[in-house]
Amino acid sequence: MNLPLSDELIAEANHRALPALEEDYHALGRKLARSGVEIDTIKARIAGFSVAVPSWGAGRGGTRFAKFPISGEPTNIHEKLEDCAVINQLSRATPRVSTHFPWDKVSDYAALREEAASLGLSFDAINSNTFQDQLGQAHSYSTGSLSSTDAATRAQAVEHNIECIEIGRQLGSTDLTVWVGDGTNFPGQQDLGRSLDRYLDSAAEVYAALPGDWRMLLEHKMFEPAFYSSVISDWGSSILAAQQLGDKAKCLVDLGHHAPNVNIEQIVARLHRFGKLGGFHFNDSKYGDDDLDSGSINPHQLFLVFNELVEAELNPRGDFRPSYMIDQSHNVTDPIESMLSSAEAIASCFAKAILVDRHSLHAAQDANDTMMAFQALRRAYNVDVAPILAMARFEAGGAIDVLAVYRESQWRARKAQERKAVGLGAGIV
Ligand code: LRH
Ligand code: MN
Repeated sequence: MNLPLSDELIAEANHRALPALEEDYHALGRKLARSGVEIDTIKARIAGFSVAVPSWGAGRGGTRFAKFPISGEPTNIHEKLEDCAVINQLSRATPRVSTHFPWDKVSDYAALREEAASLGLSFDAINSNTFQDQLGQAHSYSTGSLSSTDAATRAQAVEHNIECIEIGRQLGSTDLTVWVGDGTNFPGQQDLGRSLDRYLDSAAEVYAALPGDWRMLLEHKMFEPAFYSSVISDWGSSILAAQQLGDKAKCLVDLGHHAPNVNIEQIVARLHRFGKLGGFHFNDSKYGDDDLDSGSINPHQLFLVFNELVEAELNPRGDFRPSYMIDQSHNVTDPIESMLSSAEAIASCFAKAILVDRHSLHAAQDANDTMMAFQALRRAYNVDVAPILAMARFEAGGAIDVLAVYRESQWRARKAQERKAVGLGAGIV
C-alpha cells in the first residue's frame, strides 16, 4: 500500500500527543468504570466503526450562486481518491468511498479499484445521476427522469442506472443509491399519482437488473430542485416504493432532506421497524438541504439518530446493515478538514449512543419515569468521548490530532503545486 502521508510525520506528532491522551483516557476509564462500563470495550466498538466519504465531497462545493474553488483541490477521481486516502490515513474511520456517475467516469474500473486498494480504500454505494443533462444526451431530464411523461426519457434513465450497476460490479460495490430530482414547481404541472406510477414502473426495471447480493437505496427529499412537489418527497413515499419493489429495495435517510424540526430519529425507528432501513447520508442543516458538516449545527439530533441505531442493532429486523455515508458540500472549508471533523462528529455520536445505560433507560421508560429516562440519554450525551476515539485511531495507526497533523503535512499547499486550477462555476460540484 502506498499511503499519501509519511508514517514518520504521524508517528512524531503522536509521540508528542500520546502522554496527554493516555492521561485523559485512563481518567475517563476510571470515571466510566464507576458506572460499570469497561472503556476498552467501547474503544473496540469504535475501532470497528466506519463511515464512507463522498467522492463529490473531496472538492469544493457551491450553491446556485457560486462556487469558490481552492488551489490544490482535486480535479478528477484519481486526485479525489488521494484526498480520501489522506482522510482515512489520519482518521482510520473512512476506508470506503461512495462514487457518483458520470462525475467519476473513467475508462478502466478494474484499474480504479486497484488504485483505490493501493491507497487503502474500497468503494461503497454507487450514486446514479438523472438530475443533470450530460453533453450529447439524447433526452433531457428537465421534465423528470424515472417519472418523466416521455417513455424514451424514462428508458434512458433506467439505462443509466443499469450502467451504474455494471460499473459498481467492477468496483466491488453492492449498493445503488437512487435519488431523483423529479417533481414540479406548479400545482397541476403533473398528476401527483401518475408521476409516482411512472417512477415505480421505471424503478422496477432498475430493480430487476440488481445482482443477487445488491440493494437499491431509495433516497427521499422534500424539495429542491423541485419546489412544489417531489416524486419521492418523504419517508412514506420511499418506504411504500421500497415495499412495492421488493426485499432488495431499502430506504436511505439523508439528514438534510426533511422539513425543519422533523423528528428524523423517529423516521429511522420506523424504517427499521419494517426492515427497510438501508443507509444514511450524514450532514447537517439549519434551513434547507444545506449539506453542512455533520454535527456542526445539531449534534444532539445526530446522537438521537445513533441512539435509535443502537436500539435497532439490539432488535434486528431483517438484515440490519445500514450503510453509513457522508454527503456534504464543502463551500467554505478545506474539504479534507471538513470530512475529518465530520467523521469525528459521527463516530463520537455513535460512541455516546453505545454509552447509554439501556437497562436504566428501559426501566425508566416502563415506569414512565420521564426525567430518569431522559437523564439516561443525557448522561451518555454529556460524556466527552474524544479520548476513546483518539486512542482507537492511534492504535489503528492514525493521528491522535487529525487536523494538526493534516496541517503539518502541508498536503493542500503541495497539491496546489501539482494540480491544475479548478475553474470558477456554480452548483454542487
Ligand atoms: C441530493 C443528494 C443526493 C446526491 C446529491 C449529490 O440532494 O443528497 O444524495 O446525489 O445530493
Ligand atoms: Mn444525499
